[in-house]
Amino acid sequence: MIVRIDKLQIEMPMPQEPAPEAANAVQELLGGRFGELSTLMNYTFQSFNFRGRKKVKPYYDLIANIATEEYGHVELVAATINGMLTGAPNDDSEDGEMDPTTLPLASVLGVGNPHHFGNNGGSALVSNALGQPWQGDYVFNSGDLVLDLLHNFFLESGARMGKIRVYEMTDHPIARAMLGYLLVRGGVHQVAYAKALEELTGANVTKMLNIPNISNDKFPETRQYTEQGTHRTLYRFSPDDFKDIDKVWKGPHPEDGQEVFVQDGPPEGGQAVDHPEEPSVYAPGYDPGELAEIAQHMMRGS
Ligand code: MN3
Repeated sequence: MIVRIDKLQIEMPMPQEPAPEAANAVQELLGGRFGELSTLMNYTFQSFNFRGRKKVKPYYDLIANIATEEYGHVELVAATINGMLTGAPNDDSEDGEMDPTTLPLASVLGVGNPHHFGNNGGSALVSNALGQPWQGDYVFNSGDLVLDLLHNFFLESGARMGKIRVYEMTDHPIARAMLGYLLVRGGVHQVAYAKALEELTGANVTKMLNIPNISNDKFPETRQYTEQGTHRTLYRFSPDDFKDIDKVWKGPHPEDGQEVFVQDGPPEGGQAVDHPEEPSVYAPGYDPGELAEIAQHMMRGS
């Protein structure tokens, strides 16, 4: 399994206007019932717990491989929230020096989730938009392959609904960049589970798509990915494993009829954003200059 943490799966816009309220709406896509932590942990536990995997390897490979991609989605949504929170405090400090008596956090009172700046350092929480923590009982793993795949199809459908609803709530450029990409990737996973169910049962599950019944074409931010064929690509996140995903990920895409295909290796992606220091919550420290000096000493080995 390959997980790259030096790169995000896409190039993200740099933070500009803060949007703490919308950042909190995005929390639902991270730690909500249908969020990325749910897709990650559902497919992770379904693959770790998979019995008789050698006999039905293409299905094991599919679920385990998609789990790996979801880890990157968690990172992407966290980066989105961090970017949208950047600049939200009243930070008029110079050279990283903060004066607590100037009420630098007064501007985040009553907007978004107070824990973003109360308990956290202006950063993503493992919670939904109501601030409720992500829960292990969002994971469904009956052991019955058809039922688990049916659940995963439902989970991806709920995830798509959530993304479209957040799209309707905010036009923040960082949120929209994330949504454009993840609508396409979640769509791939929705189609993959539909194809897996069709192969296993003969039921024409792809005929149910789109769920919700709105094409990705309606969202301009998805178009660059559709033009590149990203909606037809299943990335294989290992040089040695998951080789049988092409037994499921084959045939025409239900929307445009073009052939789907497996690409070896993760998406090319973009540089991970190094979000700036936040003096109002002393992240990474009250005196970041001092921390940087210590780190430089470590790098020099002196
Ligand atoms: Mn996802």
